[in-house]
Amino acid sequence: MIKIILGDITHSPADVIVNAANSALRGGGGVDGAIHRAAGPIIVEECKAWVKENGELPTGRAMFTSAGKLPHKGIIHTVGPVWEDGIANEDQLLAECYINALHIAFEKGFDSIAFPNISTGVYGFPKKDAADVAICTVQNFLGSRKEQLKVTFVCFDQENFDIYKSFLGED
Ligand code: AR6
Repeated sequence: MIKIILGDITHSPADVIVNAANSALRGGGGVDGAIHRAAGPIIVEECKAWVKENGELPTGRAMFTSAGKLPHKGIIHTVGPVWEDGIANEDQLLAECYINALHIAFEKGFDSIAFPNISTGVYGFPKKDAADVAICTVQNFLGSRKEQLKVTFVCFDQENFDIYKSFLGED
């Protein structure tokens, strides 16, 4: 099941929320900043320990931490591609963010997951193209699994919300 809402992902009631992080996993602005502020410093410590052991998180990959002070069952951090005019495999890398995050959610047996609009802020991915990749990837992935997972796309800005609504035929 796919839902779209307009709002702040830290307020989403999903089991697990996804963070649009950077490879160093040190926090940042945008949704990354909002999640780190709400979850507290324990998340930075978990991320630091993970990077020490595994190295930086490559673009398109995902890793899991606790949710710190947030009420969720965890946070999945993924690194979206920086938009480089479509010449750097950005579509594929963005699709991998969604796929790898969904894999973790299934592996951990969660019932619901909330995604932000990965890469559409500082990383500059055109919003319509990113929504197309996000929706198609999630629909294909859910269609290939027997287990149910509720997926919410949390749009923070009206433009993304309108794009998602029109793609999902909800207007
Ligand atoms: N809840 C949901 N979505 C949000 C929130 C929020 N609280 N705040 C912003 N957004 P961005 P990126 C939306 O820039 O483009 C960070 O500094 C925002 O409107 O957060 O993947 C990281 O550390 C936009 O649609 O992430 C990286 O360095 C979407 O989240 C870099 O930015 C993504 O915007 C990652 O860039």
